Amino acid sequence: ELRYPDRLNAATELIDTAIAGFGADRPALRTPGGESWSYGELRTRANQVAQVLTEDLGLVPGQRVMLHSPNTPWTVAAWLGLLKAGGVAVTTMAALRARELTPIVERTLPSIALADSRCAQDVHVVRDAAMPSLAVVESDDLIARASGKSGEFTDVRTAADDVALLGPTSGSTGVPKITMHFHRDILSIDNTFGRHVLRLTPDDVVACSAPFAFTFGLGMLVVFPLRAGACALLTEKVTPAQLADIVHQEGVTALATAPTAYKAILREGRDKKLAGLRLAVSAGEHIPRRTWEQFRDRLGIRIINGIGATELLHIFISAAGDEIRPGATGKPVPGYRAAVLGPDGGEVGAGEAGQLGVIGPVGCRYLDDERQKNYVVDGWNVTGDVFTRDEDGYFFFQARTDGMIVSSGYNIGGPEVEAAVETHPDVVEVAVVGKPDPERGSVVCAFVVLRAGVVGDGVKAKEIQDHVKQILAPYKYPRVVRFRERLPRNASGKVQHFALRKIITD
Ligand code: 3SK
Repeated sequence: ELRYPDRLNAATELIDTAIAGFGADRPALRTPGGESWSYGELRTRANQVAQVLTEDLGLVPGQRVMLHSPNTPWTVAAWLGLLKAGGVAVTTMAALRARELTPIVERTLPSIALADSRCAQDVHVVRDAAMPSLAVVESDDLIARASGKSGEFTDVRTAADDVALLGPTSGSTGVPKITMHFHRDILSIDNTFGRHVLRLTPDDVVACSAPFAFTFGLGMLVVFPLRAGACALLTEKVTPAQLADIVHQEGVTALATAPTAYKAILREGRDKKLAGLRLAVSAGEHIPRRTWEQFRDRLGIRIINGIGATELLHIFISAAGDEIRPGATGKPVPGYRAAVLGPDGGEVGAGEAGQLGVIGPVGCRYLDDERQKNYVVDGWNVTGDVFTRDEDGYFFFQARTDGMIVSSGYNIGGPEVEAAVETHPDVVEVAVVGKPDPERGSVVCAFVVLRAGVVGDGVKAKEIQDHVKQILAPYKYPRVVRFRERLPRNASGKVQHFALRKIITD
């Protein structure tokens, strides 16, 4: 069992413990652009951000600070700095547009938003329309203000059970759920997956394609490297080919990304660029056995597969090294219990499929959301995945059950995309389903009924796709658009998504 002191500030633990253990001069953060921050510099800048927040912006402990930024060194400093000041981080992906940020802001009520200057426009739009009291500070301004501060800060002695992080996750209905995580939860993910499965060393250079706002990225690029005294290589949006080049050029030893990127790297013959890797992690969706085996055969590396959830902060079933069984996700990470549950909520036998239930040091706590009761049932966190377990206790992924479309590791709620497509002036109605895809797992497919007289051709499809990219994060746009005279409906008039899924799969 993991025990934490009553008073615990995750940022103090992450940065001060690293400096005490590994020294202030070790590299903490690097970028492919040549930027390099030592552990000491990271602490100074985090302290400067804490000073800006408290002295200039009046932050008091418990207030929420929204971060809207790609993965940059200053975003790491901002995340640590706001925790040091006793604030609560609300992390949002840089790709999210005003339409998607608005419900997050309305639910989490941040006092301050720290936004990268390149994507701050959407935050200003949300502030003007929905939250006039929100103080928006762009990164150019934050950096200028921070450089005028001393870098000395006495961290707030938060409680281990104080909320540190509000992590939005897209709901299958399009209404985001806000997960709450304590200071101790942030350390827990290292005391479980980090310490027992990942096992970084101070010599590791870690790259991960996931944004910090996806907790997979936060763990891989901030929590685990800082706990291990390792260095994180921060990249912004990159293609799989660029990622492979960066791994090669920057001497990356540990790579974490989604199966789509591994598949593309193998398909494009870029795997030679990964020869310097010591370990590779795959999460976000299940990695097909063929991809896993190809990677092992070409590089001699057994990819660490894992399943995590924003609700549980990070990975709870996984395996490393000789413990890995090809095709399986793995076993419960030490600290976690997992079970395959039948319709009555009881555990089913080996080989039988059922809902995955998980119990461990981090559990689901939604901010004021009645969907909490669907996720936590009889103490089990029910993740929405169907699994089987074998006699040896290995868990095997079968399917998702909650209607989420998982594409390249991103969770996309069909109704949110439907609502966006419907705002196109030529669209009468639309239904969105996931179409199985060998590269991306699934792709978003929209069945669209157009206004009478409008021609449904490639040009119209592209116009609809561009329209969606204007109002939602571009990764959500329907890669496949099919035009229909009408949508299939049941007797009570409900659109039959299952029938559309069948059409697109057959
Ligand atoms: O999707 C996952 O498997 C995952 C992994 C780590 C952290 C968070 C998530 C959602």
